[in-house]
Amino acid sequence: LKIKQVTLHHITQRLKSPFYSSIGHVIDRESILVELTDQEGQTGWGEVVAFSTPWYTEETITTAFHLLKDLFIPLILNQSIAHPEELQQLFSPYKRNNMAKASIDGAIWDLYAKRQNVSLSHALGGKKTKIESGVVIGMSSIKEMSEQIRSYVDEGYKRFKVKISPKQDISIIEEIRRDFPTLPLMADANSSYTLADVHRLKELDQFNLMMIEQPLAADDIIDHAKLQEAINTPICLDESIITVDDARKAIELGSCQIINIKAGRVGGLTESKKIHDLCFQHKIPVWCGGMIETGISRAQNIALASLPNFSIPGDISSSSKYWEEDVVSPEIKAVSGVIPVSQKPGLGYEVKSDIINKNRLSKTVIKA
Ligand code: OSB
Ligand code: MG
Repeated sequence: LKIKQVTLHHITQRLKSPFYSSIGHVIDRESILVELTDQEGQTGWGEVVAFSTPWYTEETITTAFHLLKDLFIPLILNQSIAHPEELQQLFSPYKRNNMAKASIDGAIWDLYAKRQNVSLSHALGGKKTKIESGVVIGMSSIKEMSEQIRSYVDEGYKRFKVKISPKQDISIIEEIRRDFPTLPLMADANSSYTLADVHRLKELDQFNLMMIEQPLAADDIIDHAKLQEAINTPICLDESIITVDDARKAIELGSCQIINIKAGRVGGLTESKKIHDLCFQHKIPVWCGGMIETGISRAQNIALASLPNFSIPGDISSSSKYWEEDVVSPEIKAVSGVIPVSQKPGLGYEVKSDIINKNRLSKTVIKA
């Protein structure tokens, strides 16, 4: 396929309720939706999942816009691309900026699957026809968090994640365990601890957590290996895993027992698949992370999570958890904690231009 036109839709949407973690919060979610058009007028969609400020990774919506417009889009326009995996070679002169790269990677995979007349799930090698859905409880008072968990339990969600930090950890987990002794529960620390906190983290062992996600620094795998030696709760890495090589090293060192894969963080679906395959070989289960994203990225996540080693329910919840109106149709909805994997060509969802127009900040069209 040959890309003849790229449209960058810069939008912003107010979340239904603000999202809090130990390192940042989101009230208004800015996104760039990337629409690629090929020589036959077929379109593919991707999404930049970077945030407005660099609180989760170093990228922002503004840096991604610059890299897309000035470097990555000129690289792909008019290029003959036989398979999405070729993008890695095309992007190789430019370091990192994975969320910007992943937006194009996702759109090319969508386009490629449509051209092959297969679902994105099928194109990636996915076999599952439905995936299990987990949910994240934002930081708040213990009472509010417990109430939220109660209602998500009633909706049927299969895995529950709470955000923790040294300021709010043992107390909250203890309280939740009192109310929900057998809940499939995990905690995400977003790098809020250091090795000096090992005793505190060891105390969490008594609560039978499925895992603790990214307790230590985003750029570390050495201290995580030391911590994993000292605690029984399995460590899951999120921020620390940027490439398949990071995953190999972390597995070799014993820095984690589980990996969270986010296509945005690792530069796209091709790299996500490589990490998935490596983890499969090493019996390291993976799950699909979330970025408070629109239905475009959610649809991509569903397809990715249909691969066999995504054996733990991920952060793929109903669109209605965050959005009044999502940008795709049909609505993405977990029913009894399960989301069907679309078998339609490509992402398998229609993008709603009226919702994009309503939330639009700008539109940039770049032609070959
Ligand atoms: O650390 O997994 C994280 C959201 C934004 C940035 C980082 C993280 C998260 C989440 C997932 O926890 C939230 C979601 O999309 O449901
Ligand atoms: Mg995380």
